Amino acid sequence: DRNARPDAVVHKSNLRVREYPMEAIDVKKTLGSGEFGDVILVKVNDDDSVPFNAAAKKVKDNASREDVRALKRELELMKQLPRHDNVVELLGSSTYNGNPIILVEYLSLGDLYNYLVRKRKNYIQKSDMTISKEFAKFGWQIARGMEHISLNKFLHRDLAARNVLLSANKVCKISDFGLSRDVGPKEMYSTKSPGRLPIRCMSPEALFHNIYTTKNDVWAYGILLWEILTFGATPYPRLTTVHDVRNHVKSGRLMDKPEHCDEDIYNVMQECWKQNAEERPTFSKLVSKMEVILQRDT
Ligand code: ACK
Repeated sequence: DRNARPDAVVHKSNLRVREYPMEAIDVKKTLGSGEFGDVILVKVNDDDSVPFNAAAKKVKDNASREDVRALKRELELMKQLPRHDNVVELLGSSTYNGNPIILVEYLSLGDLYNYLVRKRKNYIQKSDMTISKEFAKFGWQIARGMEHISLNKFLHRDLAARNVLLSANKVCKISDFGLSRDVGPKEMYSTKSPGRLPIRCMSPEALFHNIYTTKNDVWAYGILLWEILTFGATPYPRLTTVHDVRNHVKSGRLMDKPEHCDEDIYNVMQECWKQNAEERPTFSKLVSKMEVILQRDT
């Protein structure tokens, strides 16, 4: 259900992304509401362009200045990243009461986490082969999006099934750059305040030394594969506290192979979870590994 969009919005460089006046934006319905912001389905009706649907991301009404800053930063980062099929596309921006609004493409199947949970029953009735094929394809698409992000010297820092969106034709697109940083030539980002970080997706060096490189995203990619193969289970399902998760990761123990997961995909997860970050594959390597698995099944 790709929506017709005017040429003006199909930009080569996102840096020229358009700012729409609020009058041009019709609210259709709320798509979701998180701790820090809301996502709303809107129709953009601008005089110069064919109307198009978009998902509008805004801060909550009671947002702190910190939340506003984070969303502004997310917009600036999205502008700098060239477009890619497996990354959610920036369509424009707007401003409401001085707060930024990010307009991105509307992806009708919503996020991958909710999709997996919704489809859990159907999946279990299908043959294991069907399961592994669809899942390997998701894994391949996500690896491609992350390859693009990492080659452009960005970190995601919050890669998880809830931050991947699915188009109507089931193409995975990486979303939510709220925590990403342009790492620049040093390719490393260090912080003293982990803040809102997703403990269950974090590598040992991020958890214990606040060190973020693309290899932390690779670790999270392994966790994301695990989420997919468990139809959206919570990583480290038996561990209930942050303390327990930290200790588990510290001890060097990994997660077991999910029931519906084949050896090849589990091998990929294990490579992403090497203690030594340098030994983890690059996203380019992960793309080819997933490609081999996809071809094996055809
Ligand atoms: O599974 P969902 O419907 O898909 O629930 C979440 C919710 O908003 C909070 O993130 C949905 N959502 C976020 N961005 C988009 C988008 N670009 N297109 C469609 N739905 C979206 C997401």
